[in-house]
Formats: sequence, structure tokens, C-alpha cells
Amino acid sequence: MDDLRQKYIGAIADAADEPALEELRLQAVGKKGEVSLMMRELGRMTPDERQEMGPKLNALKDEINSALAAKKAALADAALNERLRAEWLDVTLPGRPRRQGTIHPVSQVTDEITAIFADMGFSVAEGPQIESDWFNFDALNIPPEHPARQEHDTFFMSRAEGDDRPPHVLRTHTSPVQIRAMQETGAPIRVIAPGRVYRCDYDQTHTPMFHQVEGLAIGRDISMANLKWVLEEFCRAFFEVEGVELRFRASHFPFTEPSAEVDIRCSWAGGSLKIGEGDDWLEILGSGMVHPKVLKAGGIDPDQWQGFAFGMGIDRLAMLKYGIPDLRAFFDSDLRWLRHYGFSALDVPTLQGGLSV
Ligand code: 2U9
Repeated sequence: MDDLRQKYIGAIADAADEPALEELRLQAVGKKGEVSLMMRELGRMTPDERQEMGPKLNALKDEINSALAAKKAALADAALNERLRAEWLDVTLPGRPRRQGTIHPVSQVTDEITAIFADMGFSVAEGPQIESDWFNFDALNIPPEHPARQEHDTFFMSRAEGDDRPPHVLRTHTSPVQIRAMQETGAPIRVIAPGRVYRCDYDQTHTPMFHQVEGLAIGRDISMANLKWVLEEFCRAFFEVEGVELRFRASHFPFTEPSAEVDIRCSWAGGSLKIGEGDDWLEILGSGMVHPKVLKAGGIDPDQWQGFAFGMGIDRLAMLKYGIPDLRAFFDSDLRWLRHYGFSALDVPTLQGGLSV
């Protein structure tokens, strides 16, 4: 019996892992284990022998079971210690910085423009980017033979074979949005239409997709004087220049009559552009009184109503306001320039220029 004890207690102490320990348990105290077989022998012993061997065998079985349990706990401890050693985590390491998104200058400037015109009672209208040629051209007093159709560098959609109707176009300006707004709301109306427009043109100052905001105000007696005040008020708020000076130059657009291009006072002194001071002028938008034919296309009676319209390029306004020299930065997948020009994720524009959540 002592041999047995030594054999198993020693083997249990040396067991390398749980499967080895289980193997020993089966060999010693399992149903067919050595100790169990010896206990079965008790039945064949004399009462005296049994009295002597019974307690010894029970004690041996208990001793082996305790050794098994103790070794099992020790193995589990060792496994845990090994995991703690292997899966060690340095909680003092600095966190990995997460790349933070930033608002795009065109989105920010669109929000700024929208807020300024909202303050003057303009609502925002949106419309489709794929337009019929009627909404994009005819309704704006640009008939098929008009040279402006060529000047717009239009992208045409394709028609199915045998379909001879004029093709749809990618809108070349947001003006069709205002035609739709006039048809839906009637007069009086005060809307701006910001959004994407498309022209087949690409160089340092032109991209095939760019952004415009156009405005429209129709009432009983809205005049060029109202136009002048609204645009001055807009430029004062947008460029943050008090007493901003604008210059109206006679021009021509098919959809307005009379028409004017509008310049803002600026200076190029020292090679950098300053808006609102100096002796130079910078063209920033086009405008005019809505042509009677355009009012009619919008379902508004030109003998009862009149008003002004204007249009400007948002990308260009963003470049001017934030000093971004190259339009193509807007399409660069390397976004470091955004931070360079001070655009951060938290910059949400408000009329007061404060932070809002
Ligand atoms: C309706 C009637 C009239 C919008 C106008 C301009 C003049 C203009 C250019 C500015 C820079 C386009 O992005 S740009 O190249 N726009 O000069 N836009 S008047 O006139 C309208 C619009 C809608 C119903």
C-alpha cells in the first residue's frame, strides 16, 4: 500500500497538465483504478483483515483525492498566472489617436450662406440634379438656338434607341429649382437654392461639378434697390466687413432684365487678398430683375408681380473667405489642407459665430 501511495502521490505532484492528472485519477481511484480494485478485494477478506485494510484503503483513497484536487487547483493557478503574464497590458501607453472628420469648407460655407439668408426671410429649396431641358433652359429664356446653351458646356443624359425626345441634362445651374418653387408656391416667394451643378469644364478654376447658390424674391413691387440692400447685407455678414462696398456693373443674362454683375471692394496688396478695403474690385456674383418670360414659365403673372434673382459660386466664395488658392484642393483625398485652413470637426457655424451643438 505504501508503494501505491508513493507511486500516485509522486505522479500527481509531477503531472504536467489537467489531462495527465485525469489519467492518473482514472488509474488510481477510477472505477477500474488500482485503489478501487483493492477495495473490491475487501469482500473476500476475513473480518480481521478487513478491519485492518478497510480504513487504510479509505485513507489512501482520500489522500489521493485530496492530492488530485490540490494539484488541479495548482495547475489552474499556474495557467492563470501564465495568461496574466502573456496577456499583459501596459495601461500607461498613450491612446491611439482616432482620425477625426472635419466639415468640408463647401458644406460650412453653404450653412453660413443659408443662415444669413434665412435671417432675411428666405427659405431653402431643393430639386433634382438631372433635369429636363425645359426646366434647365427653356423656362429660363434660353431657347434651343440660344448661344448660352453652348456656353453652359452641358452634360447630356442618353436616351433609349429610337427615343427622339430631347435628352435630359445634368443641371448647369440651380435656376430650375426656383422655377419649380415658383410653380409650387406661386407669388410672393423668397427662396434660395443651394446645390451641385455640372458643366463639362476642367482647369485651375473650373471643375465639372461645383456648387451654386441662387436666390429669388418675388413680390408686388420688389426692385433693384431691394436687391442692392439684400446683397450688401449678405456680403457684410458673410465676409464680416462693416460698411461693405459693392459695385453693380451692367451685364446680360437671358433670365434677368436688367442684369448686373456685382463686384466687391478688395485689395491685393502684399500678394494676399483682403476683402472690403483697397482700390481693386473682385467679381463675386451675377444678378438682375427676373425676366417676364421666366416669371411666366414659373406660373407667375408678370403684370402683377416682379422681383430679383442672383447667383454665385459657393466653392469660389469658400476660397475667397478662407484664403484657399486652388479649387482642386476640394477634391484632394489628402485632407491635411482642411486642418491647415482651420476647419475642425467642431466648427459648426452660427449667425453669432459661436459654437452650437
Ligand atoms: C430664376 C430666375 C433668375 C440667377 C442668376 C446669375 C445672375 C449669375 C453665375 C454666378 C457665378 C453662375 O456660379 S456662377 O458661375 N450666376 O451670374 N444667376 S442671375 O437668376 C435666376 C435664377 C432663377 C427663376
